Amino acid sequence: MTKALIVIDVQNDFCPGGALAVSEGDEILPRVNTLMTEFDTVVLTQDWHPADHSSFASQHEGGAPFTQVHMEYGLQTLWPDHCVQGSKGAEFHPDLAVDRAQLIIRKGFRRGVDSYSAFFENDHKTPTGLAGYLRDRGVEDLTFVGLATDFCVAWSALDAAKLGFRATVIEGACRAIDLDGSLQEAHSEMRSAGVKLEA
Ligand code: VGL
Ligand code: ZN
Repeated sequence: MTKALIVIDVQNDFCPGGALAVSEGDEILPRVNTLMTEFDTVVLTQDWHPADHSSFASQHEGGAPFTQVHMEYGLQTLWPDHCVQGSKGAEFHPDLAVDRAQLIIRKGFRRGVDSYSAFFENDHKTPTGLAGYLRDRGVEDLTFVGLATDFCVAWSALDAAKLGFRATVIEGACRAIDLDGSLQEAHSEMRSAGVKLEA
């Protein structure tokens, strides 16, 4: 058993009607659910912020969603309040076949640092523990699907490649936020890092 499916942030707040809705985010569900039956190892990630999380524009005086601020660890995009711990918006989409998953990695739970990647917080240093889990289980080959292509999916796939895993993103089972060219940038970064992009 050497491959795993990593399902990124298929949560209510990233689907239409949610606080940080990704256009057509819910359309990936049938494909994601089918893929989940094709992998022995399935991991979900869940964006999981305290109500006063520092990535929320509401926590910055005069801060507007979708602008950037300098944090100690680098540039950080400000977002509308989303995926607050225990809220409806933080729950997985009700149609996601969550029973297939063996591990749920929650991320972004520290007030002062965001966490897009399933492997490291946005300081690029603090591990989530996922790499150790996968290595302990002999997993070498990772396939990524979910939301959003240009943020949490891309950052996860890039870290996976850096950590020495084989990484594939199935774009048809992802949707993007596409903020100021972020999707194009994510594509070129993933290509140069050796992440395989499939339709
Ligand atoms: C995400 C922005 C903020 C994502 C999470 O899942 O791509 N994007 N938090
Ligand atoms: Zn978030």
